[in-house]
Amino acid sequence: MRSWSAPKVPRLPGVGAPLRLFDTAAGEVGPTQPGPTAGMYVCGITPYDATHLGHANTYLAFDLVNRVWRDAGHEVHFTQNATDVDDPLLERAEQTGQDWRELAEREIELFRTDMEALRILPPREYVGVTEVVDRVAELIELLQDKGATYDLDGDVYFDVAAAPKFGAVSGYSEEQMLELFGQRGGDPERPGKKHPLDWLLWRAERPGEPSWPSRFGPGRPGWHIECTAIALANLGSGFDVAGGGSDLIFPHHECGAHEGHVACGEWPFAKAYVHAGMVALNGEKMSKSKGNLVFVSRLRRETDPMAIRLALLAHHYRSDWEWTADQLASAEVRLARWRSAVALPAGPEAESVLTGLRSRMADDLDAPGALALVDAWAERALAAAGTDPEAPALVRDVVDALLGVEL
Ligand code: 5CA
Ligand code: ZN
Repeated sequence: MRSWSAPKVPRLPGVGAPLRLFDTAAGEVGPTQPGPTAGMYVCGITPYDATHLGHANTYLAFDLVNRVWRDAGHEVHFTQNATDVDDPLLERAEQTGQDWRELAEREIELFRTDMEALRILPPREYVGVTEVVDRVAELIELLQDKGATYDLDGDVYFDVAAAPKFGAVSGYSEEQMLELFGQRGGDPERPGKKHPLDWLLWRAERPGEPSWPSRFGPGRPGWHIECTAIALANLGSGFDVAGGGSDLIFPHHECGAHEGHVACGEWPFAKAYVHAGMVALNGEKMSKSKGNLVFVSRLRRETDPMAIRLALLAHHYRSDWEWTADQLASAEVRLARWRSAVALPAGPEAESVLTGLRSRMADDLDAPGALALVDAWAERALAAAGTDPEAPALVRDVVDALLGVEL
């Protein structure tokens, strides 16, 4: 599918620091060690209600990864999917009497516009699952050839017993896994499964549901295998970062990692599993199923998208937090102060802003720490404490390149 258009990223003097990130599988912050080209797969939306602030927060986190890598001299190969056929999308289309394809297309288009407005760097490949069903089916065939699957009334399951490292991504106990599996699209109680955690790879056609032909008969892909297939096809096994919100740790990224492992015989499938925290509204995770959503497209009608970006950047990407309207008001004040400061004919020296932001962002994306450094510089600048005519332009470029905020 079409991706969205890229914002310009200014080149900064010198080279940025190597990025360290919290890897869920390792349970700690460690160095990312990409080659000349860093590979990143970020799970995309299920397009039936786009784009809420939780989505925006997650995609912003990985946009920061992208920017810090680029500043450190890497090319970034970034791939993203759109889950454009899945139960919740089909259910929503049915409830509202829409064609599921039209619903998906419309929400994906809105998502593109929102991402562009927020200055999120676009993926090199933006892939709808419906575009690659054949490829997904081929990967399931490969898993079948390796003896990792079984048939249940025409549906194909991954046999968790074939995944020797199961649990290595999430580190969760079997009890936690069982609970989350049921809550997040799994079917632990389906009779006839070999193990409650076995997951669906191919869902045989049900009356009234879309289907594609395959060696397993007509049907459609299960959820986890779609991302594994799209990541493998574009990035290969062993890419640098697999990302999404923390609600994807289990089962989605756990299952995907083992599909990749069994299919390719290589571990790990992704070198790091990186997760953004959850954004809540009124005490509950913002989610399409609960309907407690604040849409980026609505906020954009009221405010500058750069203020939305700044409001999100005020939280560390890994923390869970709750959205309140006053955060947008504070971000608007901050944006106005920064813009006034970089519009001055001179300012205090800004080399320390460049090195300070590089160091904060390379340290597991400490955006709040980065904002504090720019605040301090802007305060000095607005107090007329500087004489360097180059400083305002440098700060403008640093804030643009590393934080993605256009001043
Ligand atoms: N299509 C799948 C991934 S393959 C999916 O989870 N789609 S989604 O539309 O539900 O979510 C898209 C991305 O936004 C995921 O990375 C998810 O983890 C993240 N996300 C969803 N809700 C929130 C939230 N409240 N806060 C932060 N991130 C969220
Ligand atoms: Zn995914």
